[in-house]
Amino acid sequence: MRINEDRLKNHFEELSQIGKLGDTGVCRPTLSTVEKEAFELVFTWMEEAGMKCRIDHFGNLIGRKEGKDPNAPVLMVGSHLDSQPYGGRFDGVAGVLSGIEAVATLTENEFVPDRPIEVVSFCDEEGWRFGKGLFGSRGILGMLDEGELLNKDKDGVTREQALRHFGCDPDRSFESIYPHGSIHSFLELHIEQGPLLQEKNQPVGIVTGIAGPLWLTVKIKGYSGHAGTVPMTMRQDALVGASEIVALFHEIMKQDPQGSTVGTVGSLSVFPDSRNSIPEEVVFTIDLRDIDLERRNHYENQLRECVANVAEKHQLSYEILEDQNSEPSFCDEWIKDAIRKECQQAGLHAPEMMSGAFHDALIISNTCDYGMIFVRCKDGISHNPAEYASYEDLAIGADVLYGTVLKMMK
Ligand code: HGY
Ligand code: MN
Ligand code: MN
Repeated sequence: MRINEDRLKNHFEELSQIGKLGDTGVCRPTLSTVEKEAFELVFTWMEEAGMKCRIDHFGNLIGRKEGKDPNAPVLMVGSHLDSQPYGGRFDGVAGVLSGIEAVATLTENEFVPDRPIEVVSFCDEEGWRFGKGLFGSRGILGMLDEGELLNKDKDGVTREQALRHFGCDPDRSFESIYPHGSIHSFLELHIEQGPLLQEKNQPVGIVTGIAGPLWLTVKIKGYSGHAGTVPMTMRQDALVGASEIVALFHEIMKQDPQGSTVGTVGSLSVFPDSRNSIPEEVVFTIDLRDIDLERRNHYENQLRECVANVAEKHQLSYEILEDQNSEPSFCDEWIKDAIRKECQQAGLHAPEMMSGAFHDALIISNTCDYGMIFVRCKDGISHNPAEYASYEDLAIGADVLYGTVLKMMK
């Protein structure tokens, strides 16, 4: 073990107090005062590790360790510190803290890398606050959608307002863009958020690819009326329609139990939301993912057909908006090989696996080669305060990351 396990453990322990939720969870919304507090703490750890730090105009926290050639394309290691509203203390954090630990170990060993190394906590990886995720990683590659800074959260705050409140200046975001070719390669460590490593009794896995998420917003429109007087056969009840679609969508997604296609309705709102008025409008979200784009498109078409049929059946109108559409991507062989060699040298038999969760690596793969290291998490639980990874496994993962960075330097 080349990294400092105690320091890594202490960092997890201290950081999990910021935005603490119950005994083991966190709620650290993107661009919130809580995330800012986390950034300030992690900023000091990056400096102690020998990095110069900054928060860019997309709300990313970036630590940079100079290399022999300051103009060489950077080796980037990163993940995120924002969490789900009902989240765990390891999702994203594991990748940022292990990146810092790897650089701190390089610095202690007085190793000067050929190229600069950057450790990044990307802004708004999760995407639930403003309806679209992977914001900071899309930002640095110039991949933001027109007008998406005007997306509002549930309190009506726009992403632009939240960025300015965070201390960023969206008008200068062009200064934070990484031109194509300026990132040499990208490496991300993350908890698996699935059960495979526990099943295989292995602390570390090698990611082969990342499923692409399609995020839709479905609006179903009926007509409000008096709950006590409108006959059942004369209602245009948006909630009855939406509920039927949600149930049918679940059946569509269960068609191929062996497949890697998954679908979720995670958020739903009703208007006018009164127990004695017939619902006039229901808005709900669709999260549809697959490692195979063609198969994902096939399921998407079935969903769209289902919405149209149910709307017609209940004399409802509907609208389907596309919020996010990232294609699946596959990790690069030479980086998987570097991780494999590191695992073999550590006496590990690391399974190779696809990631159903998306990560900033999915975006960064648009500009450079990338790899991912998974760390076992208990029962595969994530996006839940019960999320748990052992410090022993996290240290093994961080040590593999450290050795992989050295190999990627060559
Ligand atoms: O939703 C995801 O896959 C990621 O955990 N944000
Ligand atoms: Mn994550
Ligand atoms: Mn997550």
